Amino acid sequence: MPNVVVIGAQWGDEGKGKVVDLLTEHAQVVVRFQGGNNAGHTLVVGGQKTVLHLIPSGILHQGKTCVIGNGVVLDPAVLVKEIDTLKERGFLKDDAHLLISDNAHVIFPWHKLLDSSREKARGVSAIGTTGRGIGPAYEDKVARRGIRVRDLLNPERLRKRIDERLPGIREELRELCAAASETPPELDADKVLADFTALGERLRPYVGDVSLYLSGQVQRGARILFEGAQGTLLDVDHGTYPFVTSSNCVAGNAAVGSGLGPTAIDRVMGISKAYTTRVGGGPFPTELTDEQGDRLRKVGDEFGATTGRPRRCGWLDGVVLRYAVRVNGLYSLALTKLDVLSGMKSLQICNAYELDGKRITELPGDYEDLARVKPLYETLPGWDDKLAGVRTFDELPENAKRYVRRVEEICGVPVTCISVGADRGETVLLQ
Ligand code: 2SA
Ligand code: GDP
Ligand code: MG
Repeated sequence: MPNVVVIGAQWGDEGKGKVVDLLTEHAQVVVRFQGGNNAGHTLVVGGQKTVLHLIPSGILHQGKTCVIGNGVVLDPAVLVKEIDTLKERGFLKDDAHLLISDNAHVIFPWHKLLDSSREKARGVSAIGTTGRGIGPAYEDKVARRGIRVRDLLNPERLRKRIDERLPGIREELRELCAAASETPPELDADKVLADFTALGERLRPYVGDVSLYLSGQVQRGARILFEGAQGTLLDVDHGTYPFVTSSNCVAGNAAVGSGLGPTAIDRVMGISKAYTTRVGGGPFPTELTDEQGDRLRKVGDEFGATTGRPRRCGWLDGVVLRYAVRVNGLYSLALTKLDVLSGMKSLQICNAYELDGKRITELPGDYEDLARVKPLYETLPGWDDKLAGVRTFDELPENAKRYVRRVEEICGVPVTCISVGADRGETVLLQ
């Protein structure tokens, strides 16, 4: 297997965790390169469920190295808890198998406070963030006033950084709270310093130079898997802005967020559900607000893996997938949750939109236009058979084969993996 980037081709939760866990068998190193603990990546192995928020989804395989790149924003308390839980369960026996970039930016308590206060202030136009402080942490990074993992390892420098940053934070929180007639929260610099110095000490054994490590691995011929978080339509540049997350979720960021040059990347695999979901606000042309949407949510168990929020559900959107093929340079698609469609009499796939009376086949750049489009559907026959036991393409019902082949035609890339259940083994590999 060459070095592969695995990317969400929709609005996140496509099943990236499952696919990355599966592909880790053929890799030596698995790298997260953006996002933070807004992500919830679910792995099910032998019926046992693991939800990861920061540690890459290769961690259930002994002997593989999991890497958190510089592009990630990191909540150290969440990471320490994730490490402890995995160790209690017998994983991550060797500390050398987790590497955290010294340049990753840190999420502080004020980032979470700002995230929730700003969401409240937005009212009906709220983005629907996960409230994990992701946006404010990335803002500090870009504004060149962020605090990085390396700073946690140097209490003197950490004190200086906290003292520099806190007055501005207090002022912004005071304004937000005054507007909402609330009392601003106390932020005790000494406590934050003590807590984050202690967390830094817990993480110290794992912290290092990720770029240097990865380039050494490439030279040695190791196979590297890059694990995207969120999805293409949540990308801050290429998604449905402003209803997006605050990082670049597309494949190009795998290089930036890990410190490896783009020539180290061989292929990009997109992950798509056999239908579409979105959590949070923003346009979603194929959304089903009727009982069919409720059915997808119930059968697909569509609830946020981090916040537990119900996900909005709808038909597969071929316009979105073609866009994901383009902006990520997708080589192939993994189609997940095909089993969830079993029992639906007929299925719809959107292959174009109507905007102001005109048929369009490309995603409109303006989110307000996207909110106005009418999806143009083609109808395909459904199937009744349950798919969980299917392991080869030939075993699929004829109508399920037809559905997969039509997805390939619409997107222009092959489907190389079909997922028919949450468990690692419930998978059909086509190539
Ligand atoms: P944020 O918190 O600033 O990144 O939120 C901005 C938007 O990005 C969306 N977002 C997500 N969408 C799908 N899944 C995500 N992870 C969790 C999951 C979500 C959950 O795996 O289920 O548990 O609610 C994720 N993370 C961020 C978010 O909904 C906003 O639209
Ligand atoms: P990620 O963020 O892309 O890793 O996806 P999530 O873990 O947030 O959400 C995907 C959900 O679908 C999880 O609950 C998975 O266990 C589940 N899942 C993944 N693949 C399949 C599948 O093929 N069938 C079913 N029924 N569930 C799946
Ligand atoms: Mg998820």
